[in-house]
Amino acid sequence: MAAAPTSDSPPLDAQRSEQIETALRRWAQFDANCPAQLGEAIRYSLLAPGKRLRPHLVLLAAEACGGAAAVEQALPAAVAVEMIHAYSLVHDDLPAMDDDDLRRGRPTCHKQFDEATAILVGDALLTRAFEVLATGIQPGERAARCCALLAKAAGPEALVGGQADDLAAEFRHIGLERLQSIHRRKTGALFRASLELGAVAADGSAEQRQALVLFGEKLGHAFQIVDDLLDVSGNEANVGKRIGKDRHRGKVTYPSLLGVEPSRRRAAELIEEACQAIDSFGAAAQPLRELAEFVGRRSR
Ligand code: GRG
Repeated sequence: MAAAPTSDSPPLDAQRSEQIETALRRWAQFDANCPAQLGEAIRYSLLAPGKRLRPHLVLLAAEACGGAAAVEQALPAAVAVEMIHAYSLVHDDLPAMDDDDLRRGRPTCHKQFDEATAILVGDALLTRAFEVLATGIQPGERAARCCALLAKAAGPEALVGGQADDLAAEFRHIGLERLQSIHRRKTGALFRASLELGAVAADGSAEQRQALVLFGEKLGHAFQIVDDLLDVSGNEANVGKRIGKDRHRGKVTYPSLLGVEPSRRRAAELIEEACQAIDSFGAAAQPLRELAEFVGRRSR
């Protein structure tokens, strides 16, 4: 069941949320060759109550390009991107990385199970994501394009590289340009890919795809600034949810470089620019604009 909406909830269609949860549950079933405990740990991490921003972005981008009919076509891409996101969280929480005890309000995967299982859960989610795309997106040529673009976003030039540089930057001073480069790869690439996946799955035009990619880049950037601001404010909703016991150790953030108010202003500007990037879609992109505005004001 999708979580009941609260004033703090993203402006997401409940039926769409249910569609995403059902698809996630379906793709998180495995045959008897998957050890029972591994399957349980995969479902524990993937089906934990996250915001599902990325899968919603995939489906809203598809809808903006191809209407309601395109949403069903893009559903495997929504599942795949959430799998990559969940894998990255499981691995990021490991003692060798951020060493977190809690994630999404529950013990992290390695705390609930063990470290080896958490590593394997990440491996399984990463590979399953590409199985979902390769077998779920039609026709095959579109599936191949989706696989290629998600691989790029999740690989060493984006998510993995951003994470490596982020870890290397601990206890070091870095400037704004370096910080932005890290976040463009570590956080932004998956936002960008979500929008592009939706456009490709729906067979959107090159112009539609470019506009959505720009929206995704601006939104991903704003998301990261807001994430840093939430860490500074130590919002109650985040305590014991996202913030690791050691999350602040020697890390440069937007507010530490720019100050809190300038960071807030920059996030607001980016949300505005994101919305402008999709002007040409008119009313078809209104749900995307509303989601962008939520990202700008979110408190969890
Ligand atoms: C291990 C290759 C690898 C990468 C890890 C995702 C990540 C990279 C690190 C997580 C650290 C972190 C909290 C980064 C800030 C941005 C971020 C990804 C926040 C979590 O995303 P939400 O808020 O999470 O969408 P939910 O739980 O709602 O899905």
